[in-house]
Amino acid sequence: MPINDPRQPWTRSKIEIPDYLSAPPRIRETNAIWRRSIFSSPPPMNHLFDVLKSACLGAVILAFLGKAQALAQAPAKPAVPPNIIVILVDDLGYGDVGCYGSTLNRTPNCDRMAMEGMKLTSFYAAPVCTPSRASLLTGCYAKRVSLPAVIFPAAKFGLSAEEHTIPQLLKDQGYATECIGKWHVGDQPEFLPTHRGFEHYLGFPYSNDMGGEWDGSPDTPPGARKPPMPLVRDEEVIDTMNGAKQDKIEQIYTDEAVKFIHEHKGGPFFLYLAHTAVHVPLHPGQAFRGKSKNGTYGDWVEEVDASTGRILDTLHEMKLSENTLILFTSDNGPWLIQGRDGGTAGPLRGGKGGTFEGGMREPTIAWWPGHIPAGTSSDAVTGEIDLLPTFVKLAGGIVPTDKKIDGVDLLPLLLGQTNESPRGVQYYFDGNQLQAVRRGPWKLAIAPQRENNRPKGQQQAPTQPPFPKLYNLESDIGESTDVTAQHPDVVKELQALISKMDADLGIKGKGRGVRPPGYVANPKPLLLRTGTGSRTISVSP
Ligand SMILES: [Ca+2]
Repeated sequence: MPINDPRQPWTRSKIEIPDYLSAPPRIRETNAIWRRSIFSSPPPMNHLFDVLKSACLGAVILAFLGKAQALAQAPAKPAVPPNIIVILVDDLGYGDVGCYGSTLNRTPNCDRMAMEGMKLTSFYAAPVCTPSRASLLTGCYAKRVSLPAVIFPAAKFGLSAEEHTIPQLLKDQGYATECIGKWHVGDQPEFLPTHRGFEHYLGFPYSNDMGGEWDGSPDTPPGARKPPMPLVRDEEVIDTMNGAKQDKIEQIYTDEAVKFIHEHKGGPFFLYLAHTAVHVPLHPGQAFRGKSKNGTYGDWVEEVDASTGRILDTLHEMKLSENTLILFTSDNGPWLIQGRDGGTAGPLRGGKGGTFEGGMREPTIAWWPGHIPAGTSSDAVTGEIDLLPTFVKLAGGIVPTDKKIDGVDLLPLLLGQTNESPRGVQYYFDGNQLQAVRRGPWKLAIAPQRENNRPKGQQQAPTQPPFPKLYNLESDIGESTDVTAQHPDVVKELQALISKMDADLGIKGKGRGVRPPGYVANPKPLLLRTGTGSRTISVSP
């Protein structure tokens, strides 16, 4: 097995090589594929001398190639800033993609992206949908922007207009912006994407299991107030898509994405493609149903992969691939209580809804040919809160400082200039409760965590005292062994980080760093306007 096999994210990304092969970080990273070919299997001792000779020759070649490449890449800031595409899958697990170890789901396009880009094997989201999307868009922990939990149709709360968002900041830099897919940070007109920096929107405003039959009547009990699943174009409901009609949703999204790329080939553009897949209920398109080795869930994963392939093909056809950065990731861990209809977290403990690694660590690929070193992998702590500062820097803008943003610029890591995490520390929130912190390999849990790893009705209780519990994620990625007693100094250091966050956002209650959400007093359901009827959107053949 190749040492840096991208199918095995839990292997160390840093390869042990002799000192005489050492080169500056950029050279080491950009030649990862070449290096794998030399060290694809451990050399037997009696052939070691030949290997060393080859390696020395390789070092000389590397030095020349590295210098030439460094010169070629000297103008770090391109004349036209790159296009940016975020592909966000819903509930896709850490172990659900081929390049992250899945042997069931066929994901050749994601795997190709990994071979041409960088896998981020410690990239964090939030445990559930709404806080995850709020974090991604604002660069903040969801508690800071007061969207710590899932919101439902016609909720009074949404993403505040006072928050900075990626699309708004990129629009300020001249980017065309479109949101396609699941939004889920407020469904009232004033919360929709077109009021948060996106010029256009097409998609479901929340999860695809939230459709019902509510016609807006005040006589309907609050628990049953779910309008038919609305497909929204900008701010207007253009169709309703309950049940089997959702089989076409991924094709609708992908057609729209391809159309957007064609229409903005002059760039720069920002496309946020937030799939409805692979959230239960599962609705793979006809061309994918029954085709995978992993049931209906695998069928839908493979449709997402095919969608990604269409976007890659479009970029190549339009000759945009070297001026477009794609970040592929998921919004939270697999929904394990759904059994076969949910995904897998691979080697990680727990799933969606909890703060074990399986709930928040996502399969993530960064792709930008010619800029992000091909075939590389980084285990440095990164996450969706870093996307806002990263993209703003990439676009040539300045990250706002009028209010605190938690994320940091990842470009030094993504461009192979460092192996270190630019942020270093990750906090784990379940709702408003801070439950854990990570720095380097160490993760300290200070409260009971939910695993959510069994089918409905068979759930385990959250983890039990004593707390804190310390895990070494480098040697124990499955968080199985508490090593608190062996490392009191590490515990002390991480407890200091917890205290720091307690003074900011608070461990349980709302700390002074928490900002208010958006609020409307009289929310209304998103309904097709009376008399307009359903205007079914057409899809490509
Ligand atoms: Ca989700």
